[in-house]
Amino acid sequence: VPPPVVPARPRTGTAAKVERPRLYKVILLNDDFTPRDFVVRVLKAEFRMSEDQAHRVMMTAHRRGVCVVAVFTRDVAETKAGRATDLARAKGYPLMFTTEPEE
Ligand code: TYC
Repeated sequence: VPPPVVPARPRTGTAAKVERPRLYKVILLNDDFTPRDFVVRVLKAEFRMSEDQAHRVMMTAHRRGVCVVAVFTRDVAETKAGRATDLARAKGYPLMFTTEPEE
């Protein structure tokens, strides 16, 4: 007689859990040297903002010291912050974008 078919014990702890990736803020830092127009240009180019949005974000950083630009997955946030900072560096400006995880 064939051996009985014993069903495999369902595995635990390996169920396909789907979690949202943690999101990262891109933060614009104020400085005393970068021209306002240049900050607006970088925000429009790298973050696809309208003139209006870019101007508001620039002025918020100018007045308060920092402004959250947008949130992305970690990879995208770091790439965009790096590219935006590099655009400024190429023109000799100290403008800085950083990233930080959302709570
Ligand atoms: N503070 C700069 C100036 O007065 C303009 C500026 C705004 C720079 C926002 C950086 O994130 C910034 N020329």
